[in-house]
Amino acid sequence: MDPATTAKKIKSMEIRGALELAFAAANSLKEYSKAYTGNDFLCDFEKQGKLLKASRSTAVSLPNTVDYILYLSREFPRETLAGLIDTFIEKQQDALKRIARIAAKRIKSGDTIMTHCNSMTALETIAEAAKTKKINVICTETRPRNQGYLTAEYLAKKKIPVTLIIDSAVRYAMKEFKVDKVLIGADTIAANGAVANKIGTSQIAAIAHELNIPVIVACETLKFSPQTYEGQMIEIEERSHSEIRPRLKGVKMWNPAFDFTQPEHIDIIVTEDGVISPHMAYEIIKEKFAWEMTPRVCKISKSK
Ligand code: RI2
Repeated sequence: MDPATTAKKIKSMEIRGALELAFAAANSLKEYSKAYTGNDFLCDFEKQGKLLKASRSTAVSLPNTVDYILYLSREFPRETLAGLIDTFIEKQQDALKRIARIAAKRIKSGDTIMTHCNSMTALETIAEAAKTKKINVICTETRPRNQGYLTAEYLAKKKIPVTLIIDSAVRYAMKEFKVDKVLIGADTIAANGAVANKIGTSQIAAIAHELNIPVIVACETLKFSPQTYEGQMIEIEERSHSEIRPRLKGVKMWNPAFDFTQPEHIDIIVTEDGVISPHMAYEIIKEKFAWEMTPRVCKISKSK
């Protein structure tokens, strides 16, 4: 699929989920580079990257992927690019499996896990743990787009016991079902360890904190934000009011898709490099995104 179609599908959320955005963007740039017949590849390639990056705003896995591939396109010969993109995709797939293996060790037989939204990384972890342990899952509907239904269906298909609750039942359910752990994915981790994830996550984490229930974030280092290291704020995507409900006369509506969970409400972040405290986010960004921090001369800006 070409980058323009991919960007449209990301915008409409036909393609969604932080890691899926990265895979879709990487594959579309690979296809574009292979099919390219023009005479200013770097300039045209960067335009495709910009298009992809503008399609959704909060999940940093998307701009991180695009920026990394644009970096590769400047640093390496074009004929090697498709192979390098494949290597990047394989690395992310391995990261997902590795996180699942590490995070599954934190789940004990008999545990009841609460999750929110539909995180591939959290679900891989639950599926990995369920191979050898008996676990129950409580998942939220995740209004307004109800991604929790996808989570519930996925778990039911895998024969993992799952109970779907409405978002406002979280506190009651934590007590009633004696939830042992909260396990979520992430869209972006800021340099200070704050986690941007689906709207409602911060409430769940605050309640878990109050009830002494550990909150585990399962996420690839691709979701750490080098931009926040340089002081940039994470932009929270605001979606159409029609997702809440049809217009109500004289009523304003607000529909933010994500919120921030403070690092103090998160016990651990499980990355492919191991378990870290949220306060180590800064170190991860410094180590992993050195290529992003390096000042570079961008030849293509001249030809714009
Ligand atoms: P993966 C989703 O966003 C949720 O916020 C979810 O926690 C995150 O992406 C997980 O991403 P949306 O695209 O763990 O439904 O699947 O708005 O990478």
